[in-house]
Amino acid sequence: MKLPRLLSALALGLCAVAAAFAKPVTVGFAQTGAESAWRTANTNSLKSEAEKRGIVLKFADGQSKQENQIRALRSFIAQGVDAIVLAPIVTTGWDPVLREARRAKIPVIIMDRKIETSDESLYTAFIGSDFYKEGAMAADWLAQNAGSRTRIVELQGEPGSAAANERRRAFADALAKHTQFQMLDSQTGNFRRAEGKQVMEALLKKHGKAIEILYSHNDDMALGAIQAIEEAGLKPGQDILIVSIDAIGEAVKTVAEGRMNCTVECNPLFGPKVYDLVAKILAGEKVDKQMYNVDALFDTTTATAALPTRQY
Ligand code: GZL
Repeated sequence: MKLPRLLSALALGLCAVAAAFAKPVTVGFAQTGAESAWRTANTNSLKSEAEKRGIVLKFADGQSKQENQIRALRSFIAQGVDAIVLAPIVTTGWDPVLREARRAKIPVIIMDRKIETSDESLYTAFIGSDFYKEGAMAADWLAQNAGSRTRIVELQGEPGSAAANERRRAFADALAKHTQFQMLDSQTGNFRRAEGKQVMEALLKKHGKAIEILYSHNDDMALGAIQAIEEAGLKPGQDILIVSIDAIGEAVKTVAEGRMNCTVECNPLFGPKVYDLVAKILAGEKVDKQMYNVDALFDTTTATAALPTRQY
């Protein structure tokens, strides 16, 4: 073998060895908690995709408390991770710890729920769904399909979360246009199934048959409410129209059965997109500041056909 070819073979071999021993990318992921089936699917997506890509994922379950998430971010900074992914449980209170991440030159991706900050440069990119659009889609579906029903109760998500704030704001804005509707009551079920059931039991006791429509900020609460509606001897999807958000598999199936009427998709499978983003950021490539998923809607005309391909 001639010398130049020998040298290039040697160089290639060294690159291969170097690549094999290159330090794997380490990502710190501060999750909100495990409040819903959506959240579980989101966590599983980040974990399974990291494994597939050989990324070292340091996972912190915030157990639905912002202080736990902030503590996790500080730990990731101390460990010197390559990048941080934060699913912020609430919108405010993040600036101090994000400044610490910036001082440590660790890029932060805000995933799923947005934050309110005095300095947008404190995070590199946001990737998630447009919650306002989801609330508007739910309200528009109702305006087209509610018929003579007008009296609504609302189950809100976690107080202070971008998802609850935006889904509530969008729906209220829509009701200002569709003035035939009346909001009887609106309470939080914290995105949780058990609380959705408890709150719906109380609403049924308070308002009885005056309730014609339920608007739920997520499917877990809607499914809990459906249990309460059936235990009260009423038919969900018929006596009370049910419009929800997330489109988890169980909800799409419930829509196909006619016990829920509509669920707006909010895809939780962020793993591939998030790690593509991390790779670009670490390679010094420019990335979009805001990236949004495209959300579909499932009602009784589309749910059955969609079931076989649902991925969460
Ligand atoms: C939405 C996400 C919400 C889901 C809930 O992107 O933040 O939190 O709608 C989840 O199911 O708990």
